[in-house]
Amino acid sequence: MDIRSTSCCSSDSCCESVGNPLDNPAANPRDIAAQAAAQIAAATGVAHHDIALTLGSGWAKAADLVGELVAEIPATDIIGFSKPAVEGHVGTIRSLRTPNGKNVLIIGARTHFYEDHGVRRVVHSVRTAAATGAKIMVLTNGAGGLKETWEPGTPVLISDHINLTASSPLEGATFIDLTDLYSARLREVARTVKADLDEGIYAQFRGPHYETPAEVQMVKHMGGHIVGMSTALEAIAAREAGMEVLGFSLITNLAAGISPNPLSHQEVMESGKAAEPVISQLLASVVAAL
Ligand code: 8IG
Repeated sequence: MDIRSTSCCSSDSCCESVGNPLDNPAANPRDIAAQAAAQIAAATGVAHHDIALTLGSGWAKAADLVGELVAEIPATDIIGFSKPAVEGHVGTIRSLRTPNGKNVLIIGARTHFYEDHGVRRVVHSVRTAAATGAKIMVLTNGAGGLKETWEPGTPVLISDHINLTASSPLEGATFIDLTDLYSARLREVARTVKADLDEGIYAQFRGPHYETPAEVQMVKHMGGHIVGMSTALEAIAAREAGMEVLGFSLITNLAAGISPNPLSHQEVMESGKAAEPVISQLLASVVAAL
């Protein structure tokens, strides 16, 4: 039997040298997600998760109040997960237990579409979350905002998306309805925690460059309000897997050309940092209410 289809290992050079099983076109990504879920169950001692939460940029510490840490493992110990794009930053997978007894899978390792590892790797964490039993997928990201009233550091709900990647995680003639992809029910639950949470339509670009001002105007004319480089493809995979999706963007900067100032990575980092206590409390309260 081909070792790539059965196991990964904990040294980070190993996954690289044997390749990622998702890259084998003959492999079924759902089978690999099922293996990953079994490995997570074995490594955490938690057989079943109820909710999964992907931490995007700016949200790294936002899950710390969600519950008590049960276990934490490097994502690269789990089959199908990719080495992090940023060297020296190992993404982790955590299992937390909320005060009301729910098991929450925290995915701190996101593979972006712009890394060019293919869309299967981009959505593997979502498929794995579904295979652990999670029925609700909470996707978070850092993003640019088109509404001038959104100060950097404002968290907003994602109400819908425009997928500008020209890709899909669905393979073959798989027709999936995306009406209400970002669950209206879950957005209402979020608003029971913070009534004035604004919402917007998220446009996923490939990146990794930021948009030109003309591209931001294009999104505005299309009806979009948020620009980013993740989430839409993951949300589609979550829906395919039968999960309910809740999406949050942390607006860390105004999109290019909306503000007269150029985008500054420094500013993005600073506004993300400043928002940490607010979004941590928000996320913990929302997850408790789910
Ligand atoms: I943070 O302005 C963050 N991520 N595409 N555009 C895109 N992604 C982003 C942006 C932005 N800010």
